[in-house]
Amino acid sequence: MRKRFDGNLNWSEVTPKAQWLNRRSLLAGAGALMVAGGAQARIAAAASDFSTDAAPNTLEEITRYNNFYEFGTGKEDPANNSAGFMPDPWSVKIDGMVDRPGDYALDDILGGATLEERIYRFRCVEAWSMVIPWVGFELATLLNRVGVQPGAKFVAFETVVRPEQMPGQRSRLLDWPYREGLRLDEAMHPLTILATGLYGEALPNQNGAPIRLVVPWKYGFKSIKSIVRIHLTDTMPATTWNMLNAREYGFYSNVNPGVDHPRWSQASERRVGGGLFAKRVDTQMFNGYGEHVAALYAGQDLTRDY
Ligand SMILES: Nc1nc2c(c(=O)[nH]1)N[C@H]1C(S)=C(S)[C@@H](COP(=O)(O)O)O[C@H]1N2
Ligand SMILES: [Mo]
Repeated sequence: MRKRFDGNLNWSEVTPKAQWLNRRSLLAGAGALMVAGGAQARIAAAASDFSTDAAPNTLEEITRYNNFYEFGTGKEDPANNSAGFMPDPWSVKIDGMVDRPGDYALDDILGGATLEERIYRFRCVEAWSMVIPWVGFELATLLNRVGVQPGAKFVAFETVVRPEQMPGQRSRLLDWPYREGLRLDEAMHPLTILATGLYGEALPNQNGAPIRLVVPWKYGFKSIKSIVRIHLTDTMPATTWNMLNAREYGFYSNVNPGVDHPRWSQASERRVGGGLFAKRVDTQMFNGYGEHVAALYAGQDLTRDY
């Protein structure tokens, strides 16, 4: 069992910060992380080969600068308004074109998956970016276990609806539940993960506890939080931001500095934590993961399929 996120935790005592600084030290430190003791311990696997060696953002930055409209639209709202959210117990309905549909308890999902520590560069459409050391496993692992049927072409995701615990859902700001989707080949790609933790501990509520998607080559809004349903389908699913404004937000939403958002350039980004006067850096195509994912879009016009 992973420790519940506790805002008062002294994280340096739980997970030596140096262990997270880069992939090589993560690999070297994997054994040491296992001795945290008793029920609090969790197994630290090696970092993913896809991990960046860039230093991660601080826990403070990762947990106090969020987008999670279910808790409000301000960047600090999720941190301030999510303490009453209950991520435990949790189950995920997996249905549609799968061999073994059902309501799966989170513990059963995690029991069978290979958890792997990963450090991913993560970027948002608002033109800010962070490096977050996720704990997660490949979505493909789960999809293979439930058995995707031959005709399935897309995966649709939904966030939980709990207005009593999620104050943002008491207004009609978005058409709840928050929805996202991936094409099946995107969903099966090893860079697409379900994250259940960060910095070696359970996911904080504001980051999408207890389980959320991370798709590092796409804009941040694709990485849907607090998932309760995964639906396999043969038709392109409706997605929240596309439903709200189809001209501004397409289904694919690949990070693409060459395609501007109608209201702002997407050619550069500001790394959160770089300070007020930090230089903006050029955004890379597919957030720098092009060598791994560009082939998924061979023959597609990405200015049309944005
Ligand atoms: N359910 C849900 N998921 C969501 C959002 C949201 O408002 N609701 N915001 C998205 C956006 S716009 C971003 S940038 C990322 C932010 O993730 P983080 O706060 O963990 O960095 O979550 C995404 N997932
Ligand atoms: Mo975002």
